[in-house]
Amino acid sequence: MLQKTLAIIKPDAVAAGKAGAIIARYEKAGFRILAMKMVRLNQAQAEGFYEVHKQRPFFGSLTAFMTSGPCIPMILEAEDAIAKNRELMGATDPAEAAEGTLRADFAENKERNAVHGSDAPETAEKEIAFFFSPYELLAL
Ligand code: FUP
Repeated sequence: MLQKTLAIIKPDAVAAGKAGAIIARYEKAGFRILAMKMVRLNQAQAEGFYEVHKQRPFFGSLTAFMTSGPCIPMILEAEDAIAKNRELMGATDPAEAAEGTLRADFAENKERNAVHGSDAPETAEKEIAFFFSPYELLAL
């Protein structure tokens, strides 16, 4: 089933100049980039995006990291895009990520882990709407 997912190149990877290499990897893996922009989240926005992790001990540190510089959200489309992107990303902790995955190749550690990818159809829909307005989706 042709599906959309929300990916983010996180501030660590953007600051390290790895955005272009990561975008190339999405394209090489067969994703179509439907929308993309560079934004810098403020504290309230980062807290909103990661609301499910509000009670976790790493929440403050994670939201500080996500506001530390620009990130690049994008909408990726492919057959089974959500699962396909999770596979391309690798495990949350790069030490546990399979060889050849984005996190194995680009992440610094479990928090500064280079990329985000939606984990289910409901979160993909919610996360796409978080970053992209209906106006921006008209071109899809
Ligand atoms: P993932 O779906 O792989 O991005 O992982 P999670 O949804 O479990 O976590 C979301 C983000 O929280 C991770 F990308 C990084 C951060 N995190 C930590 O900083 N420490 C942890 O122990 C777990 C997650």
